[in-house]
Amino acid sequence: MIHIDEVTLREIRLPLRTPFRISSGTVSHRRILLLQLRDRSGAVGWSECVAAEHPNYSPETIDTAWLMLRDWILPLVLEAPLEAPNHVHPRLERKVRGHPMAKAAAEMGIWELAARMEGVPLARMLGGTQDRVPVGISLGIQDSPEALVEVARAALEEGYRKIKLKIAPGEDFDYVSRVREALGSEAPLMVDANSAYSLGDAPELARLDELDLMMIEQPLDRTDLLQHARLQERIRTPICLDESIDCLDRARDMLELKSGRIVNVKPGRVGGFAPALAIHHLCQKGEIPVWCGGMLESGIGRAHNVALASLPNFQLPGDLSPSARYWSRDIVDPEWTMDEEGRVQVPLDRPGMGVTVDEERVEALTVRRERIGPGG
Ligand code: OSB
Ligand code: MG
Repeated sequence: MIHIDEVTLREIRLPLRTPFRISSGTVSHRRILLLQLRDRSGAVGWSECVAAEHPNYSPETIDTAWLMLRDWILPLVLEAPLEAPNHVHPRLERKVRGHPMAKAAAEMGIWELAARMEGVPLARMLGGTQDRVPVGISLGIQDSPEALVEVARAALEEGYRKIKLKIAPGEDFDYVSRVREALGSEAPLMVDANSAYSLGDAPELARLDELDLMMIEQPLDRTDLLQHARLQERIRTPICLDESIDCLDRARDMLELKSGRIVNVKPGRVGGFAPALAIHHLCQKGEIPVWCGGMLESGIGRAHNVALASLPNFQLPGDLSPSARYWSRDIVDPEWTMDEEGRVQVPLDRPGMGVTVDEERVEALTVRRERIGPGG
């Protein structure tokens, strides 16, 4: 039994080493919502909410997530003991519509806590089978094609197994074709549009077919599953959905409608580990490869992502870059690293998420805090 008796919400601010630009906006420092959950036995679990400051990727923001957690989600978690971590998701779904990122933060923290209480690594508790996971890098939109070629070349030399280039209308074919020319036909390239196009852009998107990309991620709006299916009929490059898949049912719809051929699974976007596992299993059955995306997480969110990415159908490299790619210093010990073959090691030698939170540093970075206990 899990009896959560206290949860501390914290906002920390962490500057990115380099600003990150996607089609809908730029982020230069992250406002990160962390959860520290305490069981009656004294055991503690940590998690991170992936919601960003601006509602340009998803409708949720760090501020909506804070409100939903405090007023609606955590009261449900505190209200009665839980038999197992996979009971959290259905309990939240019964009473709260939407807000998958806020729900995921609570849910994933309880999995982490449960793994620590049972003395098993989180990856094992989730059913992970891989002890190393190949890593990809996500490169923001650069000021010129030349600048993009330089960062992409450096990424390939560092050993990254997948190089994702962010694109937007007008900053697409010219940029990506220059990278393809410079890095050669073997370089594992893909693009991510973050919903910047419409079906009318199909002719421009079809031009990308000649660049032999592993996939194009989320070209159209998050709600356009049908239009993604129409687009997939007109382009050869596999479509991968990210923003569109915010719960298990949308993954089912995608498979049924053939809205794409690959899924980017971010547990923090789909409502937590239980729905992420269900999406993983569904895609495995449907022979749809999945990979683990990222949301510029701190080392806590990354720990949760790495644990999930150790499952067998995570066949493609995940956006699981090492700590040093994002931060001058991460908030966990040890920091996340990548080996020469472009892989991250799954921590299987420690219970829970496998890294220790640098609580002193978290304390120093905290700009806002709220303690939620039984009765509010
Ligand atoms: O679309 O995958 C995305 C970052 C913020 C918001 C959306 C996305 C991203 C990334 C970064 O691509 C991946 C990473 O964490 O390295
Ligand atoms: Mg994406």
